[in-house]
Amino acid sequence: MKKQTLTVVLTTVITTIIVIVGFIFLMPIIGPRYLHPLMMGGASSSVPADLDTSTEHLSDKGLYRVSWSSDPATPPLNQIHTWTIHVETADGQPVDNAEISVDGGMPDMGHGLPTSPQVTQNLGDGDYLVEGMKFQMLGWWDVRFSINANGQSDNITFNLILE
Ligand SMILES: [Cu+2]
Repeated sequence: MKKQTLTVVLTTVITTIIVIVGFIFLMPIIGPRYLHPLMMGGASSSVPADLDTSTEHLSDKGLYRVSWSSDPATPPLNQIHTWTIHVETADGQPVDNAEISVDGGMPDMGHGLPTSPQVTQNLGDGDYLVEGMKFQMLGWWDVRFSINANGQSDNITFNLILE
């Protein structure tokens, strides 16, 4: 009788541990896909209907025309990857000597990027390599670049929906 009780207790404890450990390991996989939309009360509840998700447009003050591309072409979920951004003047001359900083986040959740991406290489012809990009949740992200060249600075914001 005593031995049976011990077996029951041990089985319960071990099962509980397995469930908790399994949960901890599965959260990073399940969380972004299922919990984030639930937290947001629906997949795209607070995304503006007229959100500009173009990958090329003018910076805030109209100084630069900027575009981005990702490698892989569709930004992946939960993987560190690289972007290349292309910077031109408004009239189409590649900007080769820009200082660029990167920021971003999820506007409807009020949190930033999980990493601190950096421009690590000037690829020439107005192209710059951005390393350390990562999106850990599905949904609406913005990625902001601050561009400083020839004593003139301007900002640009790109929106993307990760799905
Ligand atoms: Cu989020």
